[in-house]
Amino acid sequence: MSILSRFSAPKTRHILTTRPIVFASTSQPTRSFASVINAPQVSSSSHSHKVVIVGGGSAGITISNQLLRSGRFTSKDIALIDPAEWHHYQPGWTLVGGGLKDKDSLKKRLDDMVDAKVQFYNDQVQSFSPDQHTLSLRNGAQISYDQLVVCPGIKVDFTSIRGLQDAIADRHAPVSSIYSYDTCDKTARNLADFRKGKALFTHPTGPVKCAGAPQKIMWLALDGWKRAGLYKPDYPSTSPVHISFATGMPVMFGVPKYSQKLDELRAQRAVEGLFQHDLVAIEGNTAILAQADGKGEVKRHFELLHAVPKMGPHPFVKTSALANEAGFVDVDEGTLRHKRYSNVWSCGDASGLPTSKTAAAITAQAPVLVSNLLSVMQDQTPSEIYNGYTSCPLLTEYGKVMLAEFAYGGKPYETFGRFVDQATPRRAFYHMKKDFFPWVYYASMVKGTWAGPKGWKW
Ligand code: UQ1
Repeated sequence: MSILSRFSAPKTRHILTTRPIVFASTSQPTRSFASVINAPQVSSSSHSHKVVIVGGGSAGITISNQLLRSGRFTSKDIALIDPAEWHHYQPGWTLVGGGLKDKDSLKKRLDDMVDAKVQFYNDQVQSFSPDQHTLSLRNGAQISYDQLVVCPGIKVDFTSIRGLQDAIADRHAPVSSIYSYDTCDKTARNLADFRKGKALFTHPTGPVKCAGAPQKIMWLALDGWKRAGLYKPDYPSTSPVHISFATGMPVMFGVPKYSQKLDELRAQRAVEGLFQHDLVAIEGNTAILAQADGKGEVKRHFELLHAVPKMGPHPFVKTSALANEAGFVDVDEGTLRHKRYSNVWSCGDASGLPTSKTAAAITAQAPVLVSNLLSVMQDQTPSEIYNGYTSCPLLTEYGKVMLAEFAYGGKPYETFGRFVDQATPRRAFYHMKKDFFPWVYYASMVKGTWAGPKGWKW
């Protein structure tokens, strides 16, 4: 289906699915909106492994396979713990929201992704006892380890914005979010059905995974409405559609080089910027935004809302001895080793690493973590250093992506920077985002053979 026809389809067409939006408990890890299966009946028993990995997302699966490829482990030396039934390629949910992918094509059964040589505990961690080198599962089992890798991701909290959960669950409410499997396809329907009025896109204060996604979905929506003749950036006052971006941040993006370009695009495209405005509540068609520095709340009427919930560490991480003040795992920025527990490691969204939380970051973090962990197992000093590499392929319209890549301190660290200006949106980067990354992710990265910009390894 062409982009144009998708956005201008008559209201009476069949919508993609009539399945109601179902919310599971948000106290579950975000990947696990499904029920727990296969929890081994190991109550009050104890188990021991050389390496225990908490989390079966991008980081956990990649690390487990890189460890296996080192050839230093035999069957069941490595264990992986995760309560989820499905593993999702989450970077693809923006593409689902933009009508470019089917969400089911992005998921795989988690138990199919865990190698047969890895002991899989399809259960949730209850608590960590890092002084004893053990942890407990919800089913009561005790697991002990020589080395622990903590990468269970971040909790996307749909209850953090009053009224959001009900509005999203209401099939007729024009409120959606690409930040979960259950809701990302509602975004595609809402955008395609929209004809006129005020469209509001939000970005919360605080940590978020893929800090570019809240605006990527706005740029796709804008382009779709523009192609359908509903949005006229050159004549905003006569345009049936009006677009606002309300962000808790003072800027469009955390890295000045890309932020400047994105703000230029925002101004050119006549998108209203509401900076330091944090969505705190939804009442019917009214969004309530808290301004920074105690400047009070403002109310905004909308006919369409794309909301991004607040996110934070999972409670079992936050309340543990492993957490830093913010509740994320307190690891060294370079070695990814815990600052107080020398046999504990972390990377990805659950870690306190001061960089953006993306799957691309895992391509750089996993090899460093694995190499250092293997060194420590041989009584050597960790010598690999992570430079903070992360990336955000920013969709700026259908067919174009700005490939933001940067290291600690918001310093651009670009793979193709010698040849092209990566702040300029390009078609080649779009095909990387839409076609190449989803493919290389399942074909190589999670199998432990892809190191992002460093290419294929092992
Ligand atoms: C990447 O490796 C990757 O994982 C497969 C992504 O998908 C989430 C990315 O978005 C990016 C940017 C990378 C980095 C790789 C290159 C070649 C820039």
